[in-house]
Amino acid sequence: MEPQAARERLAAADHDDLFAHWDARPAGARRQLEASLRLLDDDAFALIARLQAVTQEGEDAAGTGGSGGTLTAAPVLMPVDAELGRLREQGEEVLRGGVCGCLTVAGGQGTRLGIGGPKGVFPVSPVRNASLFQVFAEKLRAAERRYGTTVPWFVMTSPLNHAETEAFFQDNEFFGLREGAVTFFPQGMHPVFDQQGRLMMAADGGLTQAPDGHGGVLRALRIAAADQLASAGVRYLFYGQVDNPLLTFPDPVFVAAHQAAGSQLSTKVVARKSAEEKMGVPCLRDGAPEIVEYSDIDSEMAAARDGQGNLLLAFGSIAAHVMDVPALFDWESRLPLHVARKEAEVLVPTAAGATVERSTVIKYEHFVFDAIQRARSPLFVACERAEEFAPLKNETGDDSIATCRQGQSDKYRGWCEQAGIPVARVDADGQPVLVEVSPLFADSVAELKTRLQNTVTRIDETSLFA
Ligand code: UD2
Repeated sequence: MEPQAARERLAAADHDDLFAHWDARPAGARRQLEASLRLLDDDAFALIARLQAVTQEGEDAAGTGGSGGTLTAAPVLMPVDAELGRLREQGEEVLRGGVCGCLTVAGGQGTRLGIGGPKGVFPVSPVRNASLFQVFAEKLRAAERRYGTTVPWFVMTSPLNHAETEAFFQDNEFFGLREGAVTFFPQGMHPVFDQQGRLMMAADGGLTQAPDGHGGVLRALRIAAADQLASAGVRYLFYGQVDNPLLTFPDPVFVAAHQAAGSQLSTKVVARKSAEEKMGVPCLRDGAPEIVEYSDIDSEMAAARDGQGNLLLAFGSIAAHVMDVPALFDWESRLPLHVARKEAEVLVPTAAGATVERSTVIKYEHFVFDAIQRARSPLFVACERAEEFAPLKNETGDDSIATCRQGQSDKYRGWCEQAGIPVARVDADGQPVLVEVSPLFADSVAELKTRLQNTVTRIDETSLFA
Protein backbone atom coordinates (compact mmCIF):
# COMPACT_ATOMS: atom_id res chain seq x y z
CA MET A 1 0.00 0.00 0.00
CA GLU A 2 1.21 3.51 -0.76
CA PRO A 3 2.82 4.93 2.41
CA GLN A 4 0.52 7.98 2.49
CA ALA A 5 -2.64 5.83 2.26
CA ALA A 6 -1.26 3.48 4.91
CA ARG A 7 -0.33 6.44 7.09
CA GLU A 8 -3.90 7.77 6.92
CA ARG A 9 -5.37 4.36 7.78
CA LEU A 10 -2.97 3.95 10.69
CA ALA A 11 -3.64 7.46 11.97
CA ALA A 12 -7.37 6.72 11.87
CA ALA A 13 -6.67 3.66 14.05
CA ASP A 14 -4.86 5.62 16.75
CA HIS A 15 -1.40 4.77 15.47
CA ASP A 16 -0.43 8.32 14.58
CA ASP A 17 2.31 8.19 17.25
CA LEU A 18 4.34 6.38 14.58
CA PHE A 19 4.61 9.67 12.70
CA ALA A 20 5.31 12.00 15.61
CA HIS A 21 8.20 14.45 14.95
CA TRP A 22 8.26 13.12 11.39
CA ASP A 23 10.39 15.94 10.04
CA ALA A 24 13.01 15.46 12.74
CA ARG A 25 13.10 11.66 12.15
CA PRO A 26 16.38 10.44 10.66
CA ALA A 27 15.97 9.76 6.93
CA GLY A 28 16.95 6.10 7.30
CA ALA A 29 14.28 5.53 9.92
CA ARG A 30 11.67 7.27 7.72
CA ARG A 31 12.64 5.02 4.82
CA GLN A 32 12.36 1.89 6.96
CA LEU A 33 8.90 2.84 8.19
CA GLU A 34 7.74 3.66 4.66
CA ALA A 35 9.07 0.27 3.54
CA SER A 36 7.02 -1.38 6.29
CA LEU A 37 3.91 0.58 5.25
CA ARG A 38 4.26 -0.61 1.66
CA LEU A 39 3.94 -4.20 2.87
CA LEU A 40 0.65 -3.55 4.66
CA ASP A 41 -2.45 -4.90 2.96
CA ASP A 42 -6.05 -5.31 4.06
CA ASP A 43 -5.24 -8.58 5.88
CA ALA A 44 -2.45 -6.83 7.77
CA PHE A 45 -4.76 -3.99 8.79
CA ALA A 46 -7.40 -6.47 9.94
CA LEU A 47 -4.78 -8.30 12.02
CA ILE A 48 -3.50 -5.03 13.48
CA ALA A 49 -7.03 -4.03 14.44
CA ARG A 50 -7.67 -7.44 16.03
CA LEU A 51 -4.43 -7.50 18.00
CA GLN A 52 -4.78 -3.86 19.02
CA ALA A 53 -8.24 -4.59 20.41
CA VAL A 54 -6.93 -7.63 22.24
CA THR A 55 -4.09 -5.60 23.76
CA GLN A 56 -6.42 -2.87 24.88
CA GLU A 57 -9.13 -5.23 26.18
CA GLY A 58 -6.65 -7.42 28.03
CA GLU A 59 -5.40 -10.95 27.62
CA ASP A 60 -8.72 -12.71 28.02
CA ALA A 61 -9.97 -11.24 24.79
CA ALA A 62 -7.04 -12.92 23.05
CA GLY A 63 -8.90 -16.19 23.41
CA THR A 64 -5.69 -17.49 24.88
CA GLY A 65 -6.63 -21.10 24.62
CA GLY A 66 -8.85 -22.62 27.25
CA SER A 67 -9.23 -21.17 30.71
CA GLY A 68 -11.40 -22.06 33.67
CA GLY A 69 -13.33 -25.28 33.81
CA THR A 70 -12.09 -28.44 35.52
CA LEU A 71 -8.79 -29.85 34.36
CA THR A 72 -8.13 -33.57 34.64
CA ALA A 73 -5.52 -35.80 33.04
CA ALA A 74 -6.36 -36.88 29.50
CA PRO A 75 -6.37 -40.60 28.70
CA VAL A 76 -3.09 -41.68 27.11
CA LEU A 77 -2.65 -44.70 24.83
CA MET A 78 0.23 -46.86 26.08
CA PRO A 79 0.84 -49.49 23.39
CA VAL A 80 1.97 -52.72 25.04
CA ASP A 81 4.86 -54.66 23.52
CA ALA A 82 2.48 -57.30 22.16
CA GLU A 83 0.70 -54.60 20.11
CA LEU A 84 3.84 -52.85 18.87
CA GLY A 85 4.65 -55.50 16.27
CA ARG A 86 1.21 -55.31 14.71
CA LEU A 87 1.14 -51.51 14.82
CA ARG A 88 4.60 -51.34 13.26
CA GLU A 89 3.55 -53.61 10.37
CA GLN A 90 0.40 -51.56 9.76
CA GLY A 91 2.34 -48.32 9.94
CA GLU A 92 5.06 -49.55 7.59
CA GLU A 93 2.31 -50.43 5.12
CA VAL A 94 1.03 -46.84 5.34
CA LEU A 95 4.55 -45.48 4.83
CA ARG A 96 5.19 -47.77 1.86
CA GLY A 97 1.96 -46.42 0.40
CA GLY A 98 3.66 -43.07 -0.10
CA VAL A 99 0.90 -41.13 1.67
CA CYS A 100 3.07 -39.64 4.40
CA GLY A 101 5.15 -36.49 4.61
CA CYS A 102 7.27 -34.89 7.31
CA LEU A 103 6.92 -31.38 8.69
CA THR A 104 9.57 -29.69 10.83
CA VAL A 105 9.02 -26.37 12.56
CA ALA A 106 12.33 -24.50 12.58
CA GLY A 107 11.26 -20.88 12.64
CA GLY A 108 12.04 -20.16 16.27
CA GLN A 109 15.00 -17.98 17.11
CA GLY A 110 17.87 -19.77 18.83
CA THR A 111 17.69 -17.05 21.50
CA ARG A 112 17.99 -19.34 24.51
CA LEU A 113 20.97 -21.02 22.86
CA GLY A 114 22.72 -17.77 22.34
CA ILE A 115 22.99 -18.27 18.58
CA GLY A 116 21.74 -15.79 16.01
CA GLY A 117 21.17 -18.23 13.19
CA PRO A 118 18.66 -21.02 12.60
CA LYS A 119 18.73 -23.54 15.44
CA GLY A 120 18.80 -26.38 12.91
CA VAL A 121 22.39 -25.59 11.90
CA PHE A 122 23.65 -26.21 15.44
CA PRO A 123 26.18 -29.11 15.63
CA VAL A 124 24.56 -31.44 18.13
CA SER A 125 25.31 -35.13 17.50
CA PRO A 126 27.57 -36.70 20.14
CA VAL A 127 30.46 -38.04 18.04
CA ARG A 128 30.54 -36.39 14.62
CA ASN A 129 28.85 -33.09 15.63
CA ALA A 130 26.24 -33.34 12.90
CA SER A 131 23.74 -30.48 12.82
CA LEU A 132 20.11 -30.94 13.80
CA PHE A 133 19.14 -30.49 10.15
CA GLN A 134 21.61 -33.21 9.08
CA VAL A 135 20.25 -35.66 11.66
CA PHE A 136 16.70 -35.10 10.40
CA ALA A 137 17.73 -35.25 6.74
CA GLU A 138 19.34 -38.65 7.38
CA LYS A 139 16.19 -39.89 9.14
CA LEU A 140 14.22 -39.07 6.01
CA ARG A 141 16.78 -40.67 3.70
CA ALA A 142 16.68 -43.82 5.83
CA ALA A 143 12.87 -43.83 5.65
CA GLU A 144 12.86 -43.39 1.86
CA ARG A 145 15.30 -46.30 1.58
CA ARG A 146 13.40 -48.53 4.04
CA TYR A 147 9.91 -47.85 2.62
CA GLY A 148 10.89 -47.54 -1.03
CA THR A 149 9.01 -44.27 -1.44
CA THR A 150 9.57 -40.54 -1.28
CA VAL A 151 8.76 -38.80 1.97
CA PRO A 152 8.36 -35.10 1.16
CA TRP A 153 9.82 -32.90 3.86
CA PHE A 154 8.32 -29.49 4.67
CA VAL A 155 10.55 -27.23 6.76
CA MET A 156 8.96 -24.14 8.27
CA THR A 157 11.36 -21.25 8.68
CA SER A 158 10.67 -17.67 9.69
CA PRO A 159 11.41 -14.62 7.51
CA LEU A 160 14.28 -14.00 9.92
CA ASN A 161 16.09 -17.27 9.17
CA HIS A 162 14.65 -18.45 5.84
CA ALA A 163 17.53 -17.47 3.57
CA GLU A 164 20.15 -18.80 5.96
CA THR A 165 18.29 -22.10 6.30
CA GLU A 166 18.04 -22.64 2.54
CA ALA A 167 21.69 -21.69 2.07
CA PHE A 168 22.74 -24.20 4.73
CA PHE A 169 21.01 -27.04 2.89
CA GLN A 170 22.39 -25.93 -0.47
CA ASP A 171 25.93 -25.65 0.96
CA ASN A 172 25.55 -29.18 2.31
CA GLU A 173 23.94 -30.53 -0.88
CA PHE A 174 20.76 -31.26 1.05
CA PHE A 175 22.65 -33.94 3.02
CA GLY A 176 22.03 -36.37 0.18
CA LEU A 177 18.30 -35.72 -0.09
CA ARG A 178 16.95 -34.94 -3.52
CA GLU A 179 16.62 -31.14 -3.64
CA GLY A 180 12.99 -31.48 -4.75
CA ALA A 181 12.21 -33.53 -1.66
CA VAL A 182 12.51 -30.53 0.66
CA THR A 183 10.17 -27.51 0.69
CA PHE A 184 11.18 -24.52 2.82
CA PHE A 185 8.42 -22.09 3.65
CA PRO A 186 8.39 -19.05 5.95
CA GLN A 187 5.81 -18.68 8.69
CA GLY A 188 3.80 -15.48 9.06
CA MET A 189 4.75 -12.51 11.20
CA HIS A 190 2.59 -10.61 13.68
CA PRO A 191 2.95 -6.93 14.52
CA VAL A 192 4.20 -6.14 18.00
CA PHE A 193 2.54 -3.68 20.39
CA ASP A 194 3.28 -1.74 23.55
CA GLN A 195 1.15 -2.17 26.65
CA GLN A 196 -1.30 0.50 25.40
CA GLY A 197 -1.88 -1.29 22.11
CA ARG A 198 0.29 1.02 20.02
CA LEU A 199 2.40 -0.36 17.16
CA MET A 200 6.10 -0.34 17.91
CA MET A 201 9.04 0.60 15.72
CA ALA A 202 12.27 -1.40 15.80
CA ALA A 203 15.59 0.37 16.27
CA ASP A 204 15.91 0.79 12.47
CA GLY A 205 12.57 2.60 12.34
CA GLY A 206 10.53 -0.11 10.63
CA LEU A 207 7.44 -1.67 12.19
CA THR A 208 8.45 -4.31 14.72
CA GLN A 209 7.17 -7.78 13.91
CA ALA A 210 7.63 -11.23 15.46
CA PRO A 211 7.02 -14.78 14.16
CA ASP A 212 3.40 -15.82 14.64
CA GLY A 213 4.20 -18.96 16.68
CA HIS A 214 4.52 -22.57 15.54
CA GLY A 215 0.73 -22.54 15.16
CA GLY A 216 1.45 -20.28 12.20
CA VAL A 217 2.48 -23.49 10.44
CA LEU A 218 -1.13 -24.23 9.48
CA ARG A 219 -1.57 -20.97 7.54
CA ALA A 220 1.97 -20.95 6.14
CA LEU A 221 1.78 -24.58 4.97
CA ARG A 222 -1.60 -23.97 3.30
CA ILE A 223 -0.19 -21.00 1.41
CA ALA A 224 3.06 -22.76 0.49
CA ALA A 225 2.05 -26.35 -0.13
CA ALA A 226 -1.68 -27.17 -0.05
CA ASP A 227 -1.71 -27.92 -3.79
CA GLN A 228 1.58 -29.86 -3.63
CA LEU A 229 0.28 -31.98 -0.74
CA ALA A 230 -2.96 -32.67 -2.62
CA SER A 231 -1.25 -33.57 -5.90
CA ALA A 232 1.26 -35.79 -4.08
CA GLY A 233 -1.60 -37.57 -2.32
CA VAL A 234 -0.18 -36.90 1.14
CA ARG A 235 -2.70 -37.93 3.81
CA TYR A 236 -0.60 -37.83 6.97
CA LEU A 237 2.06 -35.38 8.09
CA PHE A 238 4.52 -36.23 10.85
CA TYR A 239 5.17 -32.98 12.69
CA GLY A 240 8.32 -32.48 14.78
CA GLN A 241 10.30 -29.65 16.31
CA VAL A 242 13.77 -29.06 14.91
CA ASP A 243 15.15 -29.07 18.47
CA ASN A 244 14.61 -32.77 19.21
CA PRO A 245 17.03 -35.06 17.32
CA LEU A 246 15.91 -38.24 19.10
CA LEU A 247 12.43 -38.24 17.53
CA THR A 248 11.54 -41.28 15.43
CA PHE A 249 10.65 -39.38 12.27
CA PRO A 250 8.62 -40.73 10.48
CA ASP A 251 7.24 -43.28 12.91
CA PRO A 252 5.20 -46.29 11.67
CA VAL A 253 3.85 -47.21 15.11
CA PHE A 254 2.63 -43.65 15.67
CA VAL A 255 0.76 -43.37 12.37
CA ALA A 256 -0.81 -46.82 12.87
CA ALA A 257 -2.11 -45.84 16.31
CA HIS A 258 -3.35 -42.54 14.83
CA GLN A 259 -5.16 -44.37 12.03
CA ALA A 260 -6.62 -47.04 14.34
CA ALA A 261 -8.10 -44.36 16.60
CA GLY A 262 -9.65 -42.48 13.67
CA SER A 263 -7.78 -39.46 14.96
CA GLN A 264 -7.10 -36.31 12.93
CA LEU A 265 -4.40 -35.05 15.31
CA SER A 266 -2.27 -37.27 17.51
CA THR A 267 0.41 -36.21 19.96
CA LYS A 268 3.35 -38.07 21.45
CA VAL A 269 3.70 -37.70 25.21
CA VAL A 270 6.28 -38.87 27.76
CA ALA A 271 6.10 -39.31 31.51
CA ARG A 272 6.91 -35.96 33.08
CA LYS A 273 10.16 -35.97 35.09
CA SER A 274 8.81 -33.52 37.63
CA ALA A 275 5.86 -31.31 38.41
CA GLU A 276 7.86 -28.37 37.18
CA GLU A 277 8.96 -29.78 33.81
CA LYS A 278 8.32 -27.16 31.14
CA MET A 279 5.95 -29.06 28.90
CA GLY A 280 2.41 -28.83 27.75
CA VAL A 281 0.22 -31.34 29.57
CA PRO A 282 -2.45 -33.49 27.88
CA CYS A 283 -5.63 -32.67 29.78
CA LEU A 284 -9.37 -32.83 29.63
CA ARG A 285 -10.96 -29.46 30.29
CA ASP A 286 -14.51 -30.26 31.33
CA GLY A 287 -14.01 -33.52 29.47
CA ALA A 288 -12.64 -32.03 26.24
CA PRO A 289 -9.07 -32.93 25.18
CA GLU A 290 -6.54 -30.11 25.22
CA ILE A 291 -2.83 -29.54 25.78
CA VAL A 292 -2.37 -26.95 28.50
CA GLU A 293 1.04 -25.27 28.55
CA TYR A 294 2.83 -25.69 31.88
CA SER A 295 2.73 -21.90 32.40
CA ASP A 296 -1.09 -22.01 32.27
CA ILE A 297 -1.44 -24.71 34.96
CA ASP A 298 -1.36 -23.61 38.59
CA SER A 299 1.57 -25.10 40.44
CA GLU A 300 -0.64 -26.95 42.95
CA MET A 301 -2.45 -28.82 40.17
CA ALA A 302 0.80 -29.45 38.31
CA ALA A 303 2.23 -31.05 41.45
CA ALA A 304 -0.88 -33.01 42.56
CA ARG A 305 -0.20 -36.71 43.13
CA ASP A 306 -2.33 -39.85 43.62
CA GLY A 307 -2.25 -42.22 46.59
CA GLN A 308 0.83 -43.98 45.21
CA GLY A 309 2.67 -40.68 44.85
CA ASN A 310 2.37 -40.53 41.05
CA LEU A 311 1.73 -37.18 39.37
CA LEU A 312 -1.94 -36.94 38.44
CA LEU A 313 -0.91 -34.93 35.38
CA ALA A 314 1.60 -37.65 34.60
CA PHE A 315 2.46 -36.91 30.99
CA GLY A 316 3.91 -34.05 28.98
CA SER A 317 3.78 -33.35 25.26
CA ILE A 318 6.99 -33.64 23.26
CA ALA A 319 5.35 -31.60 20.47
CA ALA A 320 5.43 -34.46 17.97
CA HIS A 321 2.23 -34.99 16.04
CA VAL A 322 0.57 -36.88 13.25
CA MET A 323 -1.85 -34.59 11.41
CA ASP A 324 -4.47 -35.49 8.83
CA VAL A 325 -4.22 -33.67 5.53
CA PRO A 326 -6.28 -31.70 4.46
CA ALA A 327 -8.18 -31.55 7.82
CA LEU A 328 -5.34 -29.52 9.30
CA PHE A 329 -6.19 -26.61 7.03
CA ASP A 330 -9.61 -26.30 8.70
CA TRP A 331 -8.01 -25.50 12.03
CA GLU A 332 -5.97 -22.46 11.05
CA SER A 333 -8.55 -19.73 11.51
CA ARG A 334 -9.70 -20.97 14.89
CA LEU A 335 -6.39 -21.06 16.74
CA PRO A 336 -6.46 -18.73 19.75
CA LEU A 337 -3.75 -16.18 20.38
CA HIS A 338 -1.26 -16.54 23.21
CA VAL A 339 0.27 -13.40 24.65
CA ALA A 340 4.00 -13.24 25.26
CA ARG A 341 6.00 -10.31 26.55
CA LYS A 342 9.59 -9.73 25.57
CA GLU A 343 12.22 -7.03 25.91
CA ALA A 344 13.11 -5.34 22.65
CA GLU A 345 14.92 -2.26 21.40
CA VAL A 346 12.34 0.20 20.09
CA LEU A 347 12.67 3.53 18.33
CA VAL A 348 11.01 6.43 20.16
CA PRO A 349 10.41 9.60 18.09
CA THR A 350 11.53 12.85 19.79
CA ALA A 351 11.59 16.51 18.82
CA ALA A 352 15.33 16.13 18.30
CA GLY A 353 14.85 13.07 16.08
CA ALA A 354 14.56 9.69 17.72
CA THR A 355 16.07 7.60 20.48
CA VAL A 356 16.34 3.82 20.85
CA GLU A 357 15.17 2.39 24.16
CA ARG A 358 14.71 -1.10 25.60
CA SER A 359 11.05 -1.65 26.21
CA THR A 360 8.61 -4.42 27.08
CA VAL A 361 6.67 -5.29 23.97
CA ILE A 362 3.72 -7.61 23.53
CA LYS A 363 3.72 -10.30 20.87
CA TYR A 364 0.99 -12.75 19.96
CA GLU A 365 1.60 -16.36 18.97
CA HIS A 366 -0.47 -19.30 17.80
CA PHE A 367 0.30 -22.72 19.31
CA VAL A 368 -0.25 -25.62 16.93
CA PHE A 369 -1.44 -27.90 19.74
CA ASP A 370 -4.53 -25.69 20.19
CA ALA A 371 -5.78 -27.45 17.06
CA ILE A 372 -6.52 -30.41 19.36
CA GLN A 373 -9.69 -28.61 20.39
CA ARG A 374 -10.74 -28.58 16.73
CA ALA A 375 -9.65 -32.04 15.57
CA ARG A 376 -11.73 -35.21 15.49
CA SER A 377 -10.76 -37.84 18.08
CA PRO A 378 -7.47 -36.34 19.18
CA LEU A 379 -5.16 -39.05 20.51
CA PHE A 380 -2.29 -38.94 23.02
CA VAL A 381 0.25 -41.73 22.61
CA ALA A 382 2.88 -42.48 25.27
CA CYS A 383 6.43 -43.12 24.15
CA GLU A 384 9.78 -43.72 25.86
CA ARG A 385 11.67 -40.52 26.69
CA ALA A 386 15.01 -42.33 26.21
CA GLU A 387 14.03 -43.22 22.65
CA GLU A 388 12.15 -40.10 21.59
CA PHE A 389 12.97 -36.96 23.51
CA ALA A 390 16.15 -35.03 24.39
CA PRO A 391 15.56 -31.52 23.04
CA LEU A 392 18.13 -28.78 22.60
CA LYS A 393 16.82 -25.52 24.01
CA ASN A 394 19.34 -23.97 26.37
CA GLU A 395 23.09 -23.52 26.53
CA THR A 396 23.27 -25.15 29.97
CA GLY A 397 20.96 -26.79 32.52
CA ASP A 398 17.82 -28.61 31.40
CA ASP A 399 17.30 -29.38 27.72
CA SER A 400 20.87 -28.21 27.04
CA ILE A 401 23.63 -28.98 24.55
CA ALA A 402 25.06 -31.50 27.04
CA THR A 403 21.75 -33.26 27.83
CA CYS A 404 20.85 -33.40 24.13
CA ARG A 405 24.20 -34.94 23.17
CA GLN A 406 24.05 -37.36 26.09
CA GLY A 407 20.48 -38.30 25.24
CA GLN A 408 21.50 -39.27 21.72
CA SER A 409 24.47 -41.31 22.96
CA ASP A 410 22.34 -43.04 25.61
CA LYS A 411 19.73 -43.95 23.00
CA TYR A 412 22.32 -45.59 20.75
CA ARG A 413 24.10 -47.18 23.69
CA GLY A 414 20.74 -48.77 24.50
CA TRP A 415 20.37 -49.97 20.92
CA CYS A 416 23.81 -51.65 21.04
CA GLU A 417 23.03 -53.33 24.35
CA GLN A 418 19.62 -54.50 23.07
CA ALA A 419 21.52 -55.93 20.07
CA GLY A 420 23.67 -57.94 22.49
CA ILE A 421 26.71 -55.66 22.26
CA PRO A 422 27.89 -54.41 25.69
CA VAL A 423 29.19 -50.83 25.80
CA ALA A 424 31.81 -49.75 28.36
CA ARG A 425 30.97 -46.66 30.44
CA VAL A 426 34.51 -45.25 30.15
CA ASP A 427 37.40 -45.94 27.79
CA ALA A 428 41.00 -46.94 28.66
CA ASP A 429 41.76 -43.28 29.44
CA GLY A 430 38.80 -42.99 31.78
CA GLN A 431 36.88 -40.84 29.32
CA PRO A 432 33.11 -41.39 28.90
CA VAL A 433 32.31 -43.68 25.98
CA LEU A 434 29.87 -42.05 23.55
CA VAL A 435 27.97 -43.90 20.83
CA GLU A 436 26.40 -42.44 17.70
CA VAL A 437 24.47 -44.30 15.03
CA SER A 438 23.53 -42.45 11.87
CA PRO A 439 20.02 -43.29 10.67
CA LEU A 440 21.73 -44.18 7.39
CA PHE A 441 23.72 -46.92 9.12
CA ALA A 442 20.73 -48.23 11.05
CA ASP A 443 17.35 -46.75 11.95
CA SER A 444 16.28 -49.49 14.37
CA VAL A 445 17.75 -51.95 16.89
CA ALA A 446 17.00 -54.81 14.51
CA GLU A 447 18.90 -53.17 11.65
CA LEU A 448 21.84 -52.29 13.93
CA LYS A 449 21.99 -55.90 15.16
CA THR A 450 22.06 -57.17 11.58
CA ARG A 451 24.76 -54.67 10.59
CA LEU A 452 27.05 -55.36 13.59
CA GLN A 453 26.43 -59.00 14.41
CA ASN A 454 29.50 -60.38 12.64
CA THR A 455 31.85 -57.49 13.24
CA VAL A 456 31.36 -56.02 16.72
CA THR A 457 31.07 -57.96 19.97
CA ARG A 458 31.69 -55.14 22.46
CA ILE A 459 32.37 -51.39 22.44
CA ASP A 460 35.17 -50.05 24.64
CA GLU A 461 35.68 -46.61 23.12
CA THR A 462 33.65 -43.78 21.68
CA SER A 463 32.20 -45.10 18.44
CA LEU A 464 30.42 -43.74 15.40
CA PHE A 465 28.41 -45.98 13.09
CA ALA A 466 27.64 -43.93 9.98
C1 UD2 B 1 7.48 -26.49 23.39
C2 UD2 B 1 6.06 -26.65 23.94
C3 UD2 B 1 6.07 -27.49 25.19
C4 UD2 B 1 6.75 -28.83 24.96
C5 UD2 B 1 8.16 -28.58 24.40
C6 UD2 B 1 8.80 -29.89 24.02
C7 UD2 B 1 4.99 -24.60 23.31
C8 UD2 B 1 4.44 -23.27 23.71
N1 UD2 B 1 5.52 -25.35 24.27
O1 UD2 B 1 8.21 -25.71 24.31
O2 UD2 B 1 4.72 -27.74 25.59
O3 UD2 B 1 5.99 -29.58 24.04
O4 UD2 B 1 8.13 -27.76 23.23
O5 UD2 B 1 10.14 -29.65 23.62
O6 UD2 B 1 4.95 -24.99 22.15
N2 UD2 B 1 8.85 -22.45 16.55
C9 UD2 B 1 8.66 -21.97 15.26
N3 UD2 B 1 8.08 -20.75 15.12
C10 UD2 B 1 7.70 -19.99 16.18
C11 UD2 B 1 7.90 -20.50 17.49
C12 UD2 B 1 8.48 -21.74 17.66
O7 UD2 B 1 9.02 -22.63 14.28
O8 UD2 B 1 7.17 -18.89 15.96
C13 UD2 B 1 9.46 -23.77 16.71
C14 UD2 B 1 10.85 -23.68 17.29
O9 UD2 B 1 11.81 -23.65 16.22
C15 UD2 B 1 10.97 -24.95 18.10
C16 UD2 B 1 9.53 -25.25 18.51
O10 UD2 B 1 8.69 -24.50 17.63
O11 UD2 B 1 11.45 -26.00 17.28
C17 UD2 B 1 9.17 -24.95 19.95
O12 UD2 B 1 9.56 -23.71 20.21
P1 UD2 B 1 9.16 -22.86 21.56
O13 UD2 B 1 10.44 -22.39 22.06
O14 UD2 B 1 8.14 -21.90 21.25
O15 UD2 B 1 8.49 -23.91 22.59
P2 UD2 B 1 9.27 -24.58 23.81
O16 UD2 B 1 10.45 -25.24 23.24
O17 UD2 B 1 9.43 -23.62 24.90
